[in-house]
Amino acid sequence: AQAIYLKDYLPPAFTTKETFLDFELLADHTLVRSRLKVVRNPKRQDASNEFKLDGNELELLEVKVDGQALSEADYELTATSLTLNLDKDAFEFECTTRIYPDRNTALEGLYISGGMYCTQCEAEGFRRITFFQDRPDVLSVFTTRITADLEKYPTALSNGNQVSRIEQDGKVVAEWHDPFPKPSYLFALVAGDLICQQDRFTTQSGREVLLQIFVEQGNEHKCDHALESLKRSMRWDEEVYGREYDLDLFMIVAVDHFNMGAMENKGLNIFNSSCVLATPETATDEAFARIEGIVGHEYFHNWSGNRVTCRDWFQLSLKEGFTVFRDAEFSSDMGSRAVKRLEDVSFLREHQFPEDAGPMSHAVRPASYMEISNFYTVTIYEKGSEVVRMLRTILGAELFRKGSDLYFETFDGQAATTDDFVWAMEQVSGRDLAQFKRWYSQAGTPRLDISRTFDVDSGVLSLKAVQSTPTTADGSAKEPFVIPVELGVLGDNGQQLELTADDDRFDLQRGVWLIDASEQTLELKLANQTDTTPVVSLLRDFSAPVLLSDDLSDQERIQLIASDSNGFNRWEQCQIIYKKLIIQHVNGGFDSSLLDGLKTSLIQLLNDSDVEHAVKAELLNLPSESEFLQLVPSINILSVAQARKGLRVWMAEALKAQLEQLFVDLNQEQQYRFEPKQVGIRKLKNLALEYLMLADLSSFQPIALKQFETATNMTDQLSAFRFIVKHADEASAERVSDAFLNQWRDDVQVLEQWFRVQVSRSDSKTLSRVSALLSHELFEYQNPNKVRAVIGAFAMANVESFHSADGSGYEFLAKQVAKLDQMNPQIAARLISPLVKWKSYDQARGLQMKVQLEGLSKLELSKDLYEVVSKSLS
Ligand code: HT7
Ligand code: ZN
Repeated sequence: AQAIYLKDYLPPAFTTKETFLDFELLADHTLVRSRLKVVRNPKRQDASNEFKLDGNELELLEVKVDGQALSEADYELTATSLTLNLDKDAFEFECTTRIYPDRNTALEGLYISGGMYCTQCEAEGFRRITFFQDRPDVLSVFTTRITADLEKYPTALSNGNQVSRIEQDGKVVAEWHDPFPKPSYLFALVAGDLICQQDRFTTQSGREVLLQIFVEQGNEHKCDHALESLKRSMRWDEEVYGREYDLDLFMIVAVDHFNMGAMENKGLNIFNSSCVLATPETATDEAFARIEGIVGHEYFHNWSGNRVTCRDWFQLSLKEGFTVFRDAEFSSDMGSRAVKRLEDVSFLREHQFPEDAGPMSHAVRPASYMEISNFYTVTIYEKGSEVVRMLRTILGAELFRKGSDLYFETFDGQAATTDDFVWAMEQVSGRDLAQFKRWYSQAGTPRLDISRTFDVDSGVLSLKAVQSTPTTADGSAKEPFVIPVELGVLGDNGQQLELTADDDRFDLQRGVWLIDASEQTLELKLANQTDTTPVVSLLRDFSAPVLLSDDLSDQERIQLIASDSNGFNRWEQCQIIYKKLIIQHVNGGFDSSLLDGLKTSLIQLLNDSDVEHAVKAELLNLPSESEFLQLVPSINILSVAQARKGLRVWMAEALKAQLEQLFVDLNQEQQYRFEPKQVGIRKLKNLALEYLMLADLSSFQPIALKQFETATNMTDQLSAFRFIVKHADEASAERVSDAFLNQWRDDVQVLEQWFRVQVSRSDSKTLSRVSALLSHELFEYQNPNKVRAVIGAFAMANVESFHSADGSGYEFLAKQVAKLDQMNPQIAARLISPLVKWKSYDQARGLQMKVQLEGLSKLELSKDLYEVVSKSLS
C-alpha cells in the first residue's frame, strides 16, 4: 500500500460542475448511469489534459464523451481508476456501472441494511457507486433519479428537494435536486419502506423548514428526542454563530448497519440507529446526551463541512475539529457546562493522549496517510476541537465569532484548508498566528512544567514554565507550541488575589498566559502583602491539551478542591490525588495521611449544596487505567486495575454514611425528563448505589435488584443491571441477564447494551462467555454495533480479562480482527487499536501483544488493517 502526502497536493486538471445520476435498484444488482458536465479547472496551472476518475469494485458497462461511445482503447482502466486524455475545455462524460449492494459488507458506497438501501460516501465510498472525481475539492450540483420496486421501496430519498415522484407499473421513480454544489462524499441515497415523523422549524429570517426523521416500522415512537434536539441545534446555530439552514427540507434516516455514528450528507443525514432512537424506557441519560450531541454535530456540519468543505482529506480536522468544538459548546449550553468539559477532558486523556504517544500518532493536519478511513481519529476530532478552543481562548469570544463569520463568508461554496481558518482568525484579531499553527502540523502531547518562586519582600510571584514535547512516531524534532494557560492566584481561603503584571504575553483581565518559548517566566505582583507563597490554579478549564506538572503540595491541592472558583480545577485536583494514590498502591500502599485529607475534602464536597449533583458524581469517578500508561512507562496495567479497585473500595467505605444518605434522598420516583438536574440526580444516585455495593454487597445487592425490577427508565434499570452483573455472585448475575434479555430481546438498541454488560464481568469464565456470545442467535458479525458491543467492549472496557497474564485476550482479539477484515476493513482496523500501543505496556504483555500483531502481518490484509498493523510494528 502506498502513502499519500499532503506536499503532493495538486488540483485536478478538470472539474465536474453538474452531476446527473440515475439509479435503477434491481433485485440482485443496481445499475448506475451518470452524466457529468466537466470543464477545465481554473485552479490548475499547467496544461494537463488528464481527466482521472476514481472507481472501486465497479463493473463498467459503457463510457461516452459528448454522446460518443468510447472503446477500451480510448481510456485507461485500472482497479481503482478510469483515465481519459481530452484536449477539450468542456465536455459531457457519461458512464454506466453495475454494482452489487447486497454483497457490500464493508458498508461503504451503496449497501443494504435491514432490507433498506443506504449509502456511506465519506471519505471514499462514492467511487464504489460510479466512476467519479471522488475528491472533496470537486464540487458539483447533483440531480438524482431513483427507480425502485414500489412495494418494497416506497421511500426513495436523495439530497436536496424532491422535484418529482411517479408511481407506475409497480415502480417508484423519484427525482431529487440539490442546488448547493457539493463534493461526492456528501452524496446520499436511501430506499426502503420507512415511516416518517415530522415537524417544522421557522428560521430566523422566517423561512419554514420541514424536518423529517425516517425509521423502520415500529420505531416511530422513538424519534421525539432527536427531533427536539434538531430544533434546538438549528436555533443554537442561529443564535451563537448566526448560521441559518439553507434548504426547505432536512431529513434524517436511521439505519442499523453503520460504521460510525452518523453522516452529514447535505439535507439527508444518515444516522446509526443507536444515535437517533430513544425513549426514556429504552435509552439511558448518556444515550439521550449522545443523541443530542450527534444530531447537533451533523446539523452544524451544514456550515462547517458542507457550505465550507475541505480541500483534501489532510484538512479533515477543518470540518471535524471545528464541528466537535461547536457541538461541545452546544451540549454545554443545553446541559451542565462543567460536566461536559470534564467528560471531554477525560475522554481526551484516555484516548487521544495515548494515540499521540503511540505508533499511529499524527498531527491534527497529518502529513501523510495510506487509508483515509484510519484518520477519523481522536486526534483529528477531539484534539482538533481543543485547537479551535485554544484559538477562542487566545482571541476571546467576541473576536472568535468575528473570525468565524469571516471564515464562513469568505469560503462559502469552496473547499478550504486549516490555514484558511487560521487566516480568518488572524484577520479579525491582527495577531500573527504562524507559531500557533504548529498545533496543526506537529503531533505529540506537550509536557508543561510550571514552578513558583515567591519573593515576600517585593510581593512578586514568579511562574517559570518549561515546555517540551517527546518525539512521536514520525521521529521529527518538536518546536515550542503556543500554550494558553488560564490561571488564577488564590489566597488562603480561595479568594482570587489582586495582582498586576507587565508582560505582553499575559492578559491580566482574562488571566490568560501565552507560553510560546521552551522556557518562559511570568512575574505577577500581588496587590496586598502575604507571607506565604500563594496557591496558583493553573490550566483552568483545561485551556490547552498538555500534560501539566506543577509544584503544588498535597495540602495545597486539598485547599483547591475545597475552594477554587474554577469547578474544572476542583475536579482536576481530585484526579491528581487519585492518580498519586493509585501509583502509590502499585508501588506498595496508600499514604494514609493523604487518604485522611482526601476523605475530609470529599465529605465536604458531598455536603456542599452549591455543587451540582452531576459534578459530585464526577468528583468521585476515578481516572481510567489507560491514563496511567502515560504517567508511568511500562506500568503493569493489572496492578493499576487492582489499585484502582482498592481505592474505590476505600472511598466506598470512607464515604458510606454520606452515600447512603444521598441514595435515600435522591431515590425519589419522578416523571422522566432529560434535563440537567434530573440527569445529575440519577447519575449521583446510581454512583452511590455502586459504591454502596462495593462497601456492603449483601445489604445493597437486594436494593439494586429491586431497582432493576421496578425501574421505569433505562438509566436506572441498566445501572442496576450493570452493577449486579459486575459485582454480584455468578448465579444472580445470570438470573438478571436472562431477565433483561427476555424483557428486551426485540429492541435492537437495548440489546446492544445487553451485549455490552455481558462482557463486562471479569472472572475465570469471561473469555468463554464472550466467545459464546459470538454464536448467540441475536449476534451478527455484519452489524458493527454488535461487534463493538461484544468484541470492542471486551477489549476496551474489561481491563482485567482482556489483559489477563496468559495473553488469551490478545489472541482472541487478533483472531476476531482477522475474520472481520474479510467483511469490513474499517471496523477491523479500529478494533485492533488496543493492541497497537503494545510498547506502553510491561514487557511481558507488550511481547504477547506484538506476537499477535506479527501473526496478523503475515496474512493478506486490507489496506486499512495493513496500515495500522505495519505502523505498530515499525
Ligand atoms: N463526517 C462523518 C464521518 C463518517 C465516516 C467516515 C468514514 C467512514 C464512515 C463514516 N461515517 C461517518 C461523521 C461525522 O464526523 O460527522
Ligand atoms: Zn463530523
